[in-house]
Amino acid sequence: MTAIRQTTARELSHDDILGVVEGRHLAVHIPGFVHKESLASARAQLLDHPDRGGLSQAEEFKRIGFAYSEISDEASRERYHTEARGNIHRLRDLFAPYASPSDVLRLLLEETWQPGANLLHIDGRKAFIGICRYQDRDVDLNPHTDALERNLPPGYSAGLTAQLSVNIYLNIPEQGGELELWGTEPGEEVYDGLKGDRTWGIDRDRIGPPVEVIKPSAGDLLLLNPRQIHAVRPSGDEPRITLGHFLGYYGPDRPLALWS
Ligand SMILES: O=C(O)CCC(=O)C(=O)O
Ligand SMILES: [Fe+2]
Repeated sequence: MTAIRQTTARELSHDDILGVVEGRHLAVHIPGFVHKESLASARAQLLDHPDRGGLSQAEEFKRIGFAYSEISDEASRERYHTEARGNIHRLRDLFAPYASPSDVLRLLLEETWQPGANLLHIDGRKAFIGICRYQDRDVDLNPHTDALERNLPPGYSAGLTAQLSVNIYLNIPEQGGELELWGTEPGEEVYDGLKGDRTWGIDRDRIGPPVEVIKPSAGDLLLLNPRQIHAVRPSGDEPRITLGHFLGYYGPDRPLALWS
């Protein structure tokens, strides 16, 4: 199996991104993607932010913003798109006067990926990007996969060939909070079987050990393939805080589509 490719924002290449799609890299790691001053100022606000609310399907996961994966009916779909623009601004404001890391990521992908990168739009409506996720002490982000298709409008085909995920880490606990990667892509049917009766994720004892365990530092960026099984170990002390982004891939000569 492939290992983790470490690089810098300046050196990140089209081929690094393609390498994750094609399984040549398990992940791409950019240490120190966020400047220390920006990180410290955001962290001071985020640790006790009044806007952090429980994720619709799993209240133990807090977040600022509203995720596409929370769409379950027409009302939540409407809410997602109506709030998209305001939520982008809300996260941007949290980092002011520094550039928000999600904005920098959008520019970096535009500069790096040959055909560029745009916000995902569905039926002419734009997506939100840059969700801030909190994983509090002792909360286990069980092994799972992510797929845009689970939440699309009925009968709508986004036509993705692959999906990538970029996480930017804002706060990392001393104890725990490691990202675990299995490097296997089960596909929807097998995944549903592995899930069994659970509403979300796979019991750890139903799969073997991960092939790679990585503990990012605050300020780092990791690009991975979320259709492969992945998980995050519970934190033993402070909340683990990240900015989460998904990238839709349609082929090497097509722009990436971005959403959260
Ligand atoms: O927070 C992480 O390290 C991984 C989050 C995750 O589940 C994903 O990127 O799809
Ligand atoms: Fe995930």
